[in-house]
Amino acid sequence: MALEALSKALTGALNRITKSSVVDKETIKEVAKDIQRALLLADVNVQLVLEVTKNIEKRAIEEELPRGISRKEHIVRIVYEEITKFLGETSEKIMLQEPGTPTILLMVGIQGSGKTTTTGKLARHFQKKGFKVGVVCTDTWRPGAYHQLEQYVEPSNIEVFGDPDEKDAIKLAKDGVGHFKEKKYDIIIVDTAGRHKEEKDLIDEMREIADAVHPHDTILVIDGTIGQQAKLQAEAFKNATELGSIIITKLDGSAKGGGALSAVAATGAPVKFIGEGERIENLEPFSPERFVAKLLGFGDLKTLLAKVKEATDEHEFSKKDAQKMMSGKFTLQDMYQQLEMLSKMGPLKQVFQMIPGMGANVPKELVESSEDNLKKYKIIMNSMSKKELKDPKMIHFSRIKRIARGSGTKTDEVKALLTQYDMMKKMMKQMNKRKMGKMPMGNMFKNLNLNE
Ligand SMILES: Nc1nc2c(ncn2[C@@H]2O[C@H](COP(=O)(O)OP(=O)(O)OP(=O)(O)O)[C@@H](O)[C@H]2O)c(=O)[nH]1
Ligand SMILES: [Mg+2]
Repeated sequence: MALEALSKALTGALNRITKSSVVDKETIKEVAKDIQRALLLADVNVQLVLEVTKNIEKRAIEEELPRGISRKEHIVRIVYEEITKFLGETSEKIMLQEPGTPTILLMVGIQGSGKTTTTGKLARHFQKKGFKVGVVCTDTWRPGAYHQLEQYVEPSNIEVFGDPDEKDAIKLAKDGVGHFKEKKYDIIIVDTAGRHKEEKDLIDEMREIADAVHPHDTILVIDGTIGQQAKLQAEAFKNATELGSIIITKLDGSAKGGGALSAVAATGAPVKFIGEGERIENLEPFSPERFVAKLLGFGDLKTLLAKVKEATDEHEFSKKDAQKMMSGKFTLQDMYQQLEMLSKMGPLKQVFQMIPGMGANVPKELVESSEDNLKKYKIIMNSMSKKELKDPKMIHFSRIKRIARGSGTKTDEVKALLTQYDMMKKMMKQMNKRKMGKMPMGNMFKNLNLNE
């Protein structure tokens, strides 16, 4: 596992909460201190550490506890969110060309960073996805470079192009790419020599080979054990290439890996994979969310996040609301709240259609008018008395006129609101008759994917 030491320290910090009988300000401050220490030990930039722990502390003290969530769960969630934030939040993939056009990937990086190993790992990764992948060795510098790559990928039956006797790296690169293009391979990965110790030399050579093979993506391999020093490489690289990916290696067992990851993320350069060991399978697509979840103990966190989501969903549409709505005993205010909530979930028409047994029964006027009218409803309802809001049946014509005048609307608009209320009430009663009322509304919504 990557960053084992950091993971242990972070889970240790969070366990402090389990052990304490009361979670008060003091405990939170202590937990924040523990986290601070853990991040500093992982070589995360001091400024960043202070910022993250300040946020955690502030949120843990000030934020309201969501319903059904314990104080500890709440704090774990905050830690998760704040650490994810400083690792870049989004996850990005290496872009492949359309089928039929081979994708050329160029691996660069300073000496010993893990280019050759990662070339093999990446080839294996894509091979497992069903692509035909070839690797090209252009390293004329390190003795035995070709054999190193060949031995590494041989068990996976990945073809290597190279020639230990050829001394021209540019020629090897061109020939290798040509060879695999001819064979109609999907992905061609070009490994390069790491003879440079400094960022500038590296960039110069990268340009030279890039000019020869026109890669679709240039991938910088950074050794994660250098900690926050990784920033310099990431920055130089980012300035030199418009597009480009980063892979950070050796995050297994490295105490400073957290520093490398966060420093690179801070430059805005996209980390697409991480290396977590010497074996060809030890490559993980990098997703900050999944990574931090693992760091904090994945199983627990997944359940927790689902629970938080459920609690918030329920908060918006409680069982009580649903029962009230279904029993037909709902007031104008209830209607307004329900419509407002439903409209937040997407176009009302679609929302209604997704409720089992409801779709075809929803009057067209109801769906179409609700969306535009929500704002107006609010204004009209502000001119009604509490009694009227509770029991709109008591609103007679003279009263309608007064409400319209008071709210600066037309009598027809007030009437439309009342008609809609009647329709909705009737509809709810009908649903209730069909025993739908037994099904809590909250549960119904849980199965809907409203983003589809
Ligand atoms: N533990 C661990 N070791 C790794 C990882 N990636 C690479 N290594 C090791 O790091 C060393 C250097 O890796 P290479 O792939 O040869 O590095 P390189 O960048 O090709 O080196 P040059 O071609 O000499 O510049 C090897 O011993 C690898 O086994 C990783 O993710 N974890
Ligand atoms: Mg190498």
